[in-house]
Amino acid sequence: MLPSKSLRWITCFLFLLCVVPAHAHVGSPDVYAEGDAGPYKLFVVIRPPLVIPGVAEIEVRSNTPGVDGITITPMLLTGEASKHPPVADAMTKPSKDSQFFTGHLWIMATGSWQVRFVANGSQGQGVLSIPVPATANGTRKMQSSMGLMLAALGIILVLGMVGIVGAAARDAQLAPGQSAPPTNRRRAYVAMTVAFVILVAGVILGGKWWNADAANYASYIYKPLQMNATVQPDDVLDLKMVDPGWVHARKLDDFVPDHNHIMHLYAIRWPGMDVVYHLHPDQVGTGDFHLTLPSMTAGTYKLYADVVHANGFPETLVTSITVPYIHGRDLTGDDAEGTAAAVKWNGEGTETKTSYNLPDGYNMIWKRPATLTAKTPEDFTFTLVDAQGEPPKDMQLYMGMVGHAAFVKTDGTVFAHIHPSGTVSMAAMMMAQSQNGSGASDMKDMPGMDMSGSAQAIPNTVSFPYGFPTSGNYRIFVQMKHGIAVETATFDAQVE
Ligand SMILES: [Cu+2]
Repeated sequence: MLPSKSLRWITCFLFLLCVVPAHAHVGSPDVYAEGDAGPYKLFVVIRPPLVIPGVAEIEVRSNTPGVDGITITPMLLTGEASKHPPVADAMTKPSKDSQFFTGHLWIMATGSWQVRFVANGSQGQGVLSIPVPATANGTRKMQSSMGLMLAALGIILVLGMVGIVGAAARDAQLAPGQSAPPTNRRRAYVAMTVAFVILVAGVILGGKWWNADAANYASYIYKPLQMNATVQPDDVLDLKMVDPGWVHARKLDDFVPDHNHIMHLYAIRWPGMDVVYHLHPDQVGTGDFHLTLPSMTAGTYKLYADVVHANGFPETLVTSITVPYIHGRDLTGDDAEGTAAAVKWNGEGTETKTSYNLPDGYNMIWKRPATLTAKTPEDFTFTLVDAQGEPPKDMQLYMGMVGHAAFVKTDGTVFAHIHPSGTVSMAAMMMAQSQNGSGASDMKDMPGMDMSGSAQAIPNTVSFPYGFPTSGNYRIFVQMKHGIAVETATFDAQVE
């Protein structure tokens, strides 16, 4: 028997061969979020583990001074288990910075999780819960050098064992210095042959066990919902979901509204990324959505559809569709459209612009940092001003929030729909806060949310906590509303 410690190491090693990331959003697995733990405003980064079970890395910066300590607890977002949190872990301060905390937590199973942060400090205690969807997302191939080394070690082990058995059969009963008689030699050959056959059988059975275990793990690897798009008569876009088979718990009829809509659909003309629509198809059946298309310029559009399951697990479905010029309906309600120059990375163009000229003379201004680095948490801050450079007097909330943003990599590998509270789906965020006992379960209690209840005017500046997942070129679509106009500005970013 192996001691339990080495067993644990071997188990860890087996799991290390399998990698995670991504779920909601596309190619952007890390969670960036901003929220209030009582009196303290926290900027939270959660990097989900590369494997399940695995360790999530967590960073918190308090923007309010006076926090002495923060504890973290992982729990499921919904269901009975969410009511019985395990013992909390204390975060540590890795640097002299007294308001920066780090920690890590084991995430034991695939699913819709949350991390509960409890902050203690000079202003008392506050609680903030941040949802984390955790999925295993693939299997990492063993490096061939590692495979060769393990194979060589395995062969040495088998031959060594055969040698030991042979020596034992031949020499065990001899006095020191005495040479083995022929009967002993024969017995040794028989014993070695038997040992070899048994060991080879063991290796073959072990391989079968390994494959069965790998197949079992593969069934947990996240397989995103798929979507087929067709345009039907009268310019009706039909989106049909297809479940490629994943965990049994996934359903196609349990979607919950996320900031007013069951589905948020971004249609981006590709590859120029010069036309974008933010639309809201209606659910007409199980896994079936319809949308009467607005007028659209001809072209191929990448479609990114965000939905949230009843347990708070978000998914982004991706497909594309090619349409001729469509003379469709006018944009109404929460629908919005934006146009920009096509992406062009030749040292000119929009890639370093800090101000975007909107069609009605308004401007969106980005407080652009000098450099942008992948995996670095950042507040992306945008301000809307009128033609005179003044704050608009008729600022409105757009779907309950000061702004919405989509970060899209120009090679199509990253799509993230972000809000002032961060990358987390609003529906999941509200589920998490409703269990805190803090009462902050309404959108109006979250950053950049509905403030219509208070006398405070709607600000003309919005910030989105986010970090680019990888280096490369990105286009950012930012939307804010004034009067009845939804303004869609476009910025480009080169990320190191
Ligand atoms: Cu949004």
